[in-house]
Amino acid sequence: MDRLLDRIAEKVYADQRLSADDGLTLLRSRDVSTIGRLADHARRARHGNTTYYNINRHLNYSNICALSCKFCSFYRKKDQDGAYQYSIDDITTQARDAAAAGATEMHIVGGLHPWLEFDYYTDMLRAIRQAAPMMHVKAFTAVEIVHLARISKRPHELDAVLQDLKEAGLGSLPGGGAEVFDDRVHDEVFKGKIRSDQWLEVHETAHRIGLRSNATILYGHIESLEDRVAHLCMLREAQDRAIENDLPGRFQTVIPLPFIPDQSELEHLPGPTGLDDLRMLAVCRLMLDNFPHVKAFWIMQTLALSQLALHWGVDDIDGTVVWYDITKVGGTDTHQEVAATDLRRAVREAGFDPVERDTLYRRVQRDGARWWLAKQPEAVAST
Ligand code: V47
Repeated sequence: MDRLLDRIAEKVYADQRLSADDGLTLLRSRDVSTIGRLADHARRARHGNTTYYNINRHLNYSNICALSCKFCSFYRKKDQDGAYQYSIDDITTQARDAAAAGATEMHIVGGLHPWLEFDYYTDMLRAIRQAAPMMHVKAFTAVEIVHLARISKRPHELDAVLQDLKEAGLGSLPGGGAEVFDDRVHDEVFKGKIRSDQWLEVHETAHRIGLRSNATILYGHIESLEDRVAHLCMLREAQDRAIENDLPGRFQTVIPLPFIPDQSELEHLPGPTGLDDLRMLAVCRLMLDNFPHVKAFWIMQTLALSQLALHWGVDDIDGTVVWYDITKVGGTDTHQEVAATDLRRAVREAGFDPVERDTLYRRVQRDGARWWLAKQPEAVAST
């Protein structure tokens, strides 16, 4: 037992906010089992025995990207081998297939495509709404939103750009593109990408117009533990502001993403270990006391570790995914799917109750591919 955790444990059991120093103490501690116990306490206080999952589809519409982030193995340059871009027809077919298979959500992100026009993105959203009216479209990272503002020649009108996307069918923003909110790491690993202030501005603007969003942190590359804590504190402050200002949208979920070195320019780095993953998920739960949900993304953490992580503060294991092109652990296959029955089995075996949710964490009931919203218990409806 790490005695340095005693004071932190007192705070957690008294439901008091942890400081940045507490966050650092937790990240430096080897006592991963105590950290897990504390995170489990905080998780159960909010969600009891419930663990959420969803039936979703990821769609990466193009890997052509104007940026060259060193951690990324997904991007290609125009005319480079393996570069691709889906047509609106391809996307419509995928939406129709996803709806026929009972998916409630499409999670859509891509590179910063140098020549696609703004209409491509609004056409994509409208086409999906027409092909699959019940589908929630969670799409475009803050980095893409800033790019879309530029290509629509409204670089300073994030509000208008997000409104256009919302009117076309955008349901919420995913948490990607945040990486690590630190200028040194930014300049070394993802130079050219937006910095923390713009990432946070996009999410605040989305919250102002009533869109919910998620947040990520990409860890286990060249960042320091201090950088991780600073990132989490910035997210917590942003959510405090959204709550204080009573914005109609909020952050829902934090998704800590372990760096996958394979085939990236940082391939020589080892990436985080399993214990680092567990510690990081737990620290997200403990530090981000104003974020309702902590998600383990099994595509990156693996399903085995995500199952274990349910005891380290995680209450959400994302979904069935099906196709994923951004990271491919141990291979090159974009078909990365887990059946809903396997997600439920993993949750049950860990001692939790699996609950299917939609993107906004409303409970879903289904009969095969047909689904509808269940009557919501009050505590869940308010998350
Ligand atoms: O923005 C890219 C990251 C993100 C690597 O909102 C990498 O529900 C690890 O944001 N190793 C996309 N990570 C994924 C993402 C996400 C995933 C699941 C759910 C949600 C949500 C969001 O993946 C990118 C980038 O930060 N990424 N390359 C890599 N080599």
